[in-house]
Amino acid sequence: MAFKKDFLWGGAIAAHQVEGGYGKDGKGLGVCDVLTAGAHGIPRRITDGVIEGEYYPNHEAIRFFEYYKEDIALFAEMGFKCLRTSINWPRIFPNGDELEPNEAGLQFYDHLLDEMAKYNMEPVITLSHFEIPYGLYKKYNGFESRETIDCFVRFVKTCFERYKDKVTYWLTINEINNQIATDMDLFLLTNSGASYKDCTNRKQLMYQCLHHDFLASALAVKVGHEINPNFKIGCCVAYMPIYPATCNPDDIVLAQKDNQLVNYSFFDVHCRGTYPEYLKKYWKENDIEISMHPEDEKILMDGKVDYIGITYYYSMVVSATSTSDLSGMGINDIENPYIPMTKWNWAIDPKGLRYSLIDLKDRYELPVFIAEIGLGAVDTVEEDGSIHDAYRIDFLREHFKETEKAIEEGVDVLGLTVWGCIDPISFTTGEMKKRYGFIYVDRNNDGTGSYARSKKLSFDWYKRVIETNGEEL
Ligand code: BGP
Repeated sequence: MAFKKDFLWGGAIAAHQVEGGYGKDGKGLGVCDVLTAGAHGIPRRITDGVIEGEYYPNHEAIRFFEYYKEDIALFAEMGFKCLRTSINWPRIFPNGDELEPNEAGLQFYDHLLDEMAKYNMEPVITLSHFEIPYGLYKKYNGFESRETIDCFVRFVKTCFERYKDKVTYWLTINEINNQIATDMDLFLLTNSGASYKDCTNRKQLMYQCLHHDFLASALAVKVGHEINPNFKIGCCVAYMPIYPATCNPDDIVLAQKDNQLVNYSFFDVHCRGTYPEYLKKYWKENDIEISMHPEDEKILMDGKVDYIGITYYYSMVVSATSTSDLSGMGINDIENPYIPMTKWNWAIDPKGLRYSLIDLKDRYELPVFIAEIGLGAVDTVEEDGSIHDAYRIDFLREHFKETEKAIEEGVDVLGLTVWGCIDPISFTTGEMKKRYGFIYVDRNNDGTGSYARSKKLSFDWYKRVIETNGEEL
């Protein structure tokens, strides 16, 4: 059997996409609290504060703040070995720059973690999953400023000290590489809590923020290990393998270059503790000058991660003869004619997951945790209330099989958490109808609905997968 005995099967959610609990117990605003609802092709707007009359889907999300006991009981019924969620930073430091934490916010996570412990569910905790306090965005333009690093370190130290006996697995910054798509304002906001405002060299600003994100992540690793040497602290990169369109060497070198920029540079800094030469060269060619302090090199080197966290949704294809840019990353990407797409145009590529896992092992020789994998789809509730999401089962089955093959080739996969194990609010679109869960939440795009939970067909299937440790897929 490929999956090891203690393989961490589970699900993943993020505080801002499920909790709701807006303003409860002193919670401050996070950057996603000022995002309106969008749809496929309609971007979410970032408003200047919370404006009356606008609709903000994350304020209520799916009311996990109230329902968490019931939801965790359902996860336990599926046999989850672990649950990945995040700590909502402004629940603990409402504006981000306070010196003392909000006790009521800390207590919420005490209760949540205790509830998981009741079922022997290992928590996997993300420290920053698009929940940067809005106060830091306003005051410092987020991670453009080094002050935000200090605030982050204070936040993580508080969490590490408080939960040091309850949590072993941590992830620092979720999908830190989303912001590589510099023409999208959303990603700089959610990764770095910053705005491009009227900046003329967007890449310059993004890489400056990113440098501070890397420092924040490295400091978190260091501080965490000081507080509890048994902590396992990982990074989180959205791995999007990039294939050459043909065997034309021009396509091959383009794909190599784009892989460096979109994927490898992020893993390189997190895992090797230093900036790769190809990135420094890229900065020079693009008039990017990063302001660094003399101690920064050492901080990065001292804060290398214990394991690699990846999220995996799709692969991409690039062509040297194309001028298209489907991803908005400026990488000449085109559609892959060999694989199908989801309704939201995300390429469905299970083999790409195997490829990615083996590639990562070859580069870094570190354990990998698949922090997100999942299918966003429209689910139909039948008259009798049942939901036949066989397409989700097929999708996951194929990805699990490829994971198994990668393990057989020697990749140390610690576990995997299926994204949105209970239907969350979609991050990129703010919709509810883009559903991921094994558990359906009766809530519509506009927030109406009973919020009742019900099991989809995939619920029992995943339960069986976990029961048999992946033998029955
Ligand atoms: C990742 C995020 C998640 C999640 C997922 C699916 O980028 O880490 O927060 O939402 O993608 O994306 P979406 O919700 O836009 O379908």
